[in-house]
Amino acid sequence: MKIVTLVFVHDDEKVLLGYKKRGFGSGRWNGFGGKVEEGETLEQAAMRELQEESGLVAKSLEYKGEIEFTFVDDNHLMCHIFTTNEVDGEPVESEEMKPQWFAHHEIPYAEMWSDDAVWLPHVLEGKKFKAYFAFDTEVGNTFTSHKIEFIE
Ligand code: 8OG
Repeated sequence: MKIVTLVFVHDDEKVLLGYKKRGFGSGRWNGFGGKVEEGETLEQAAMRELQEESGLVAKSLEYKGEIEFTFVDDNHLMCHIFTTNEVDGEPVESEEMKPQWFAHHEIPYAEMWSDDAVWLPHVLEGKKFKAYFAFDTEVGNTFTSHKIEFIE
């Protein structure tokens, strides 16, 4: 199973998303993240990917939960979600991502992975969760089944 991270930089009003220009999930807005490399903790991987893709250095990270994704070809992905509102630097476009701030009420869910509308609003309100989403194609737009459980 592949282990990946995802970081959302946000405050009460806005959230930073990146438009993925290439690779898995390209053509969609998302948080910043990617594969955890051997020898890295989840936090180290999350910080590294945030910096590589957005130019921002997180001064702290809050763990928000995990999502297990399954795809029709038996591919499994475990995604660990973090948030932060403490970053150094200004967002810069990278080869992979074009960063842009969005007001919470203007988050472009129609141009994001379909599961994000289920959990991201709660994450931005500070909730922790565990979820499972099944997709019937590798790059499917719509999930076919899911479970979500909020913690606390
Ligand atoms: O290293 P790579 O760019 O392939 O990592 C994939 C990134 O995409 C990783 O940060 C996790 C993220 N991702 C999925 N599926 C989903 C999803 O359904 N929603 C969101 N928001 N992100 C996802 O792989």
